[in-house]
Formats: sequence, structure tokens, C-alpha cells
Amino acid sequence: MDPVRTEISAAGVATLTIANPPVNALGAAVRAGLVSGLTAALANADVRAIVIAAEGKVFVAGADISEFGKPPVPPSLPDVLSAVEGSAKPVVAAINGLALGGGLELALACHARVAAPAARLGLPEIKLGIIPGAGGTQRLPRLVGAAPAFAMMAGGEPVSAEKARAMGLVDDIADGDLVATAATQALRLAEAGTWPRSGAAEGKFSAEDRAAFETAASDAIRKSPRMPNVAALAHAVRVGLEKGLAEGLAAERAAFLELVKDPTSKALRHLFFAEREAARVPGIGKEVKARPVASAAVIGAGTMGGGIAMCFAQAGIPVTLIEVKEEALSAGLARIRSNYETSVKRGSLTSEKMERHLGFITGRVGLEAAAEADIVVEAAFEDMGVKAEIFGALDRIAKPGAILATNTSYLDVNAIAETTKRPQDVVGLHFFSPANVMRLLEIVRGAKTAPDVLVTSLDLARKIGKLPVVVGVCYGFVGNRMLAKRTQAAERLLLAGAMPHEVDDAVTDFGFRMGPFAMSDLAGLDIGWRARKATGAKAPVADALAEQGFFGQKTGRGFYRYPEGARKGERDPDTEALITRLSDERGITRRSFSREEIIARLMYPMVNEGAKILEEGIASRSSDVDVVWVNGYNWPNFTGGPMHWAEGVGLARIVEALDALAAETGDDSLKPAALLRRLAQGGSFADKDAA
Ligand code: T1G
Repeated sequence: MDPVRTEISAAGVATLTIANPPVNALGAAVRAGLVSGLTAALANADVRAIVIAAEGKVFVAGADISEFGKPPVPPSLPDVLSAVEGSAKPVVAAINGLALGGGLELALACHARVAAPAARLGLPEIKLGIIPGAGGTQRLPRLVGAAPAFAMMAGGEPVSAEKARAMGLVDDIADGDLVATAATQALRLAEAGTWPRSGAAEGKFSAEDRAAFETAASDAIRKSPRMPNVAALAHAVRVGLEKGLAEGLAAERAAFLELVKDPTSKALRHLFFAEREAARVPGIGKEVKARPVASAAVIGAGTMGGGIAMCFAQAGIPVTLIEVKEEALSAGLARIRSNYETSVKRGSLTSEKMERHLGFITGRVGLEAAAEADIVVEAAFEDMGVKAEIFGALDRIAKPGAILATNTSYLDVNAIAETTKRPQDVVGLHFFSPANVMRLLEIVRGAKTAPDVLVTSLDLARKIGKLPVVVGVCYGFVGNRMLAKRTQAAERLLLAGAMPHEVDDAVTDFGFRMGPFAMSDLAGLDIGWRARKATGAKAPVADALAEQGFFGQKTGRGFYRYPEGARKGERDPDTEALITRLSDERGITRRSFSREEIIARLMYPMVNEGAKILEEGIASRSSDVDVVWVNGYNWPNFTGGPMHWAEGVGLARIVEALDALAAETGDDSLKPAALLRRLAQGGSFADKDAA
């Protein structure tokens, strides 16, 4: 079916309606449909004006991202848009919803824009490592000014219809019938016999506007050293300001075509589709319906429990926060209120909204208060005995059909489920700290978790603004299991010759906000130390520090020293001397390591563990592993996540290095996974995902 249909009104308005669900992306067929619709309308003597409209909630979500990197299919979007802009009859865009990327560029090429009140307009290409490639860097500045346009493109966030009108981006907001309002506007232009072309709006740029643009541009470039597209965006806008539309369009297109091939954009596009793919569970079809979740209960009002309760409240789901003692409950409720007050002070939340969120949270003492909840999330102390006691009680208290979830970050969800007579209703919902901020949610599927419990958890994740990834049961699931390999490798690097700051500098240089040792000091060395003591695992340096009571920032000493409560650590000669002594005691000859070698020694074992996780089916796709690490552990998104990054490094090279590391350390767990070895001989994680 032609994705663009044309209807001609008695008044002589041809309405071209784009119908390409789910988001009316401007794929090849839509582009061809627009050109043939426009050509026919121009040739039709009864047609005096043209409206471009779209079906559904979205106007147009942009070019079809899935076409990038493939051989181009004419007509190109720039060609379509110059045909629209150059039209001999006025063309008005009827913007019914989101107009993003190429969708806004299409509207910009029209001679006027009418928006529905709920419409939002933006150029988010910056988030995909590219720049607008169909005139946005030229037509938007000419319509709203260079500095406001640059701010919109460098930020990538859409603006509301109201804001767009105030900026001069849209001409009108339709209270009634949108297409009718656009048609009236189009006929008015036809009547006038002349109509504005945003591309032609030369001379809009005052000296102040240019200066403001230049300031914003240098600021944005300084703040995003890893994103080559930010400088390319500034350059394209500048060429247009200085040399006019034609040269500006040429500079834009050249930069766009270069950036689409850039590994950064490939990585960000990989993540775009990976995030959406993660919400699909192989073997569970659309016929499985979610259970209703109109109320929730959270067991434990600690940092995690409080954050989880805030997620439900912010989604408008009434939540009962439950504690065993009144003091713990009051402390938990007070922490939630102070978190919201901080946001209000920062201006990221209004006090009305704060009160509304708080209105959805009720504090109670005693598990009985969970009796009516559709879902109960346990966020109590990470101890199997405590979990078993709580789930045993919930088994008696919770209503039939309630979902019983645990927020454990590494304990055996199957064992927890078996403490109840309804293991099919038990699932892991592993939130990341701070739970009301971090987007990632590891949904841990137990051996007996019912399909509709999974579907309900996925649905709920979207409702509370989380990015769900379904994982299987193993120690540490996907994220923490791979993190343990990095932590082990980091310890080995210290004993082999590196110092904490060298390892952390290599990791921040790679793109993480914080290195492993600064992160341990922030989280507290005592947490890992107690967990290791429980499992018998060893981390010589961290254990030696913890045994002396040095737990990091909270004790002023750890891998670094924190004078007077400083948040950023300083090199600590005592810790460095301790590390050297521990090497000597093990007869290790210390040596120096380059940043590349440090990254290889830290990240290759993680990739290897990721491959084992795929072999065991703990994760369904390598792209799921990437989504977990980018959204839960701050892996730099411009590399696409550990598995995508590994493809870029070369799996054969990683296999060779892992074989050497396993021989050097005598640690068989570093021997390459069979899957990794196989793919190193030919194939890729992406192929495996697609299989
Ligand atoms: N191209 C191809 N597929 C797209 C798409 C796009 N632009 N946008 C969405 N999809 C698919 C998506 O993969 C999913 O597929 C389904 O649509 C629903 O999306 C020349 C070069 C619009 C806010 O960056 O931000 O224009 O998983 O699950 O939560 O200058 O999609 O169902 O198979 O996200 O309601 C610029 C990208 C492109 C916007 C809707 N545009 N899209 O969110 O649904 S570059 C963007 C979004 C460009 C020009 C340049 C969101 C959304 P599936 P969804 P949603």
C-alpha cells in the first residue's frame, strides 16, 4: 500500500497524508510517495494549495534510521525537500504530533507550519552521532535565529507547540481540526500569490545572534570532546551564516554523509535499536497479556526501597512503603521528601509536582500492609535468610495473582521463589542506584516465572520510565557478573605494577565517568569486602585496606586519600606503598602498563564473561549486554557497549590476548569462551543476535 495518499477537497486543497506506522519514518517509499503526490498536485489544475499531514500520534519521527549505511535509494530526502520548498503552489505542514529530525526538516521546507496543541518539534540527530542532513542546519536558523536553532540542534530535545510558536517555528496552533486549519492557511497563501521560503530568509542574523551562536558552539564543542558531530554541526551552521544557503546545505550534507559512516554514530544507532529490541522476549508473543498493576508495595525503606517507591509515585501508581520499625519508616520517608526537595531547589521539579508524588506514597509498619498490592517489591538487606523470611510471609499475606519481586542484585532468585508456594509469581526486578534516577532495570526471569509476570514487568518498566532488559538467574546476573571480572582484573593490575590513578585515568580516558578504584571508594570498600568474605573470594589490596578500616570516602582513606571530606581523592603514598609491598610478598616484578594495555586487561575479561552469559542464555542478545552496561554501569555510549566495542577491536585479537592472560595468570576463567573463539574465526555477535 502507498504510504502517502492524496485527497483533494472541493476548495482545491490536496492533502498528502503520510501513513507509515509506527512512526511515519521517511523511508524510500514515503519519499517516493511524497514526490509523486506533489507532482500530481502541481499538475492538477483544480489544486490551488497543498497540505502535508500524517496519520497516527506521530507526525514524522525522521529519516528511516534503519536505512543508514545501506546503498541510498532515490529520491534523497534533500531532493524531496527542495521540491517541496520550490513548489509552485503553497505547501503547509499539519503537524499532529512529534516532528523529529527529517520530519521537522520536511515541515521546515513547507511554506507554513500549523501544529496541534500536543505537537512537539525537535532535531535529535545529535543523539545519533550525526547532524540534521536535510536542511535543518540551514532552514531552522533562518526561521528562529542562529543561536536558538543551534541550542535546539545541540541539545536534541523537542520543544512544545507553544514554545515553537513563540520562537517563530510554527505559524499557528490549531484548536479545532488541524488539517482544516492548515488548509485554510494554505489557501490564504495561494490567495496572496506569494509564500515565504524558510531557506530564503537571509539577513535574519544580527551581530548579537551570531555572537551568541559562536559562544554556544564553542561551549558545546568543549563539553563533548568525544562527539565529532558537535563541531560538524557548528561548522555547517557557520558556513550557512557566512556563505549562504546553497553552500550551507552542501557543507551540511558532506558532514552528514561522513558522520553516518563514523564509528560513534554506528555505536549510537546500535544502541537505539538495541534498547528497543531488549523489550522483546524470545518465545513470548503478543498474545500474553500483562496483569493489571494499579497499586504497589515496597518492602524496606532504605536507599533502594525509597528510590523504587519514588518510581511508582512518579508514574502515578499508589505505593505503600513498608518497614518493620517506625524509626526506619520515618527515616525512609524523610529521605524521599529531602530527595524531592533537592530537585525542587534545583528547579528540576515543581513543589506542586513534589506534593503530588508524595501523595502517592503511604508509609506502613508490618508486612500485612502489602495484602492488597498488585505488585510487591522487596528491597531489604542482601541476605538469603532475610529474603526467605520476607517471601515466606508474603506468600501468606499477598493476594492471589500479586507479583512478588525481589530487588536483589546477585542472590539466587530461584531459591527465593522456592520459599513460596507460588514461584510462578516471583521475578527479580534489579534496580540500579539511585533507583529513581538510573534508567536500567534488569528483569530477572526465574526458572518458574510465568510469561505474563514477565510481560507485566516489561510493561511496568515502561510505565515507570525504565529501560528493561530480561536476564536469567546466575550470580550477579549480567551487569554485576561482568563487573566482578573487571574488579578482579583491576586488582591484578595493581599487583603487577600499576597504581590506582593509572588504572582510573585509563578508564576515564576510555570514556567512563569514574574509574574502578574511585568508584570502590565512593561505594565503600566494606560492601565488597563483606561479600567476598561470604563467598571466600579474595582481593588482596582491597581486603588489606578494609581490614585496616579504610573503606574509602566515608573513612577519608581507601585507594585514595580524601582530606577533610573531599569528594575527589588524592594519591595516597601509604596505599601505594602497601600495593608495592603486596607485590613483593608475592614475588612479583612490577612493571608499567600503557593505557591501551590497561583497557585490554580490564575489558577483554568482561567481554569474555559476556560471551559466556550468551552461551548460557542468561542474556538473549549481545545487544542486551550492551544496553545493561551503557544504562546501568556508565559504559561510554559512543562505543556502543562492551560487545559492540569488542567487534570493533576484533574478536580474534581479544581471543589471542585472553589466551595470553590465562597463561600468565593461571586463571582458566580467562580462557576464551567457546562462542568467542568461534566468532573470532568468522561471524559476529550481531549475526548471532539476528540468528
Ligand atoms: N527510523 C526507523 N525506525 C524508527 C525510527 C526512525 N527514525 N523511530 C522509531 N523507529 C521504530 C523503533 O525502532 C520501533 O521499532 C518503533 O519505531 C517504535 O519506536 C535526515 C538523518 C519517535 C520518540 O532520532 O526517538 O531524521 O522496535 O519504540 O517509545 O536529518 O522512536 O517497534 O520494531 O521508540 O513511542 C531522527 C527516533 C532520525 C527519532 C517514539 N529521529 N525515534 O518513541 O516508540 S535521523 C530520531 C524516537 C534524521 C535527518 C536525519 C522514538 C519516538 P520496533 P519506539 P516510542
